[in-house]
Amino acid sequence: SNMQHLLCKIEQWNQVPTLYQLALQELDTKMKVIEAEWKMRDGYCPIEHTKTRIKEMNSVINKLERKGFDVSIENAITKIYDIAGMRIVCAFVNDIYMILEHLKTRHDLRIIEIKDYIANPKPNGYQSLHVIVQVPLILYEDTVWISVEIQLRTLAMDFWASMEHIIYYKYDKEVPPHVIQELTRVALAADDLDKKMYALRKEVQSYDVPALTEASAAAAT
Ligand code: 0O2
Repeated sequence: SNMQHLLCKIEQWNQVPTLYQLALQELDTKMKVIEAEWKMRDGYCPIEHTKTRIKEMNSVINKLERKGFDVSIENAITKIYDIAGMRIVCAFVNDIYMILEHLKTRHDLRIIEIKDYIANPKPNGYQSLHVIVQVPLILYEDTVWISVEIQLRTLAMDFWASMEHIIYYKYDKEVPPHVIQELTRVALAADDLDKKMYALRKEVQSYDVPALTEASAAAAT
């Protein structure tokens, strides 16, 4: 299988981040291409910004232990999907689903799993669309497909997740119930901001229908 194949390329822990970093760069280039195309064509790009990261091997090992797997390179590459991660931050929720539809059409990516925490937020209020994809990495003799977790979120969702991360770590993983409750309320407020901004955008766009411009009115007569 592909994973056995990939495993043959990796003999030591320090080779894991190297291969994942290369796959992440390939994915980053793919996204930059469509970003540029969108900007050229529409002047508007649904991607506000992107960020990539490789998980530290210590965190990979911790995650394996937390999930009850033996610590091995084989388990790392077959059980942990977010060794390589890309975050795509968008202005609006519908941009996220538009990008998902685009990803589904690509022959140079394999979609492994979709977790929709926008439709189904986590109990603490966390929202994002997680898409596990495999990216082909063409090596000298053959091709290996490497898993990357893409997290798609709006600016408001990203604000909430970043703040939650800071607060959660400050409380040393023992967050009192009322703090969790308040965080969930803030997540709802972020969701509300997204909806209000979207409504504003729709309204502004409605002022701009071509049929109402003088030029098109003249053209119609
Ligand atoms: P980091 O620091 O981002 O690398 P899990 O069962 O949750 O441990 P799994 O199956 O990968 O692991 O779950 P999930 O939820 O699909 O993806 C986990 C990642 O999503 C996390 O990575 C975070 O980046 C993000 N995430 C999930 N839930 C939350 C949340 O409540 N708050 C914030 N701020 N981020 C979240 P890691 O490995 O936990 O950490």
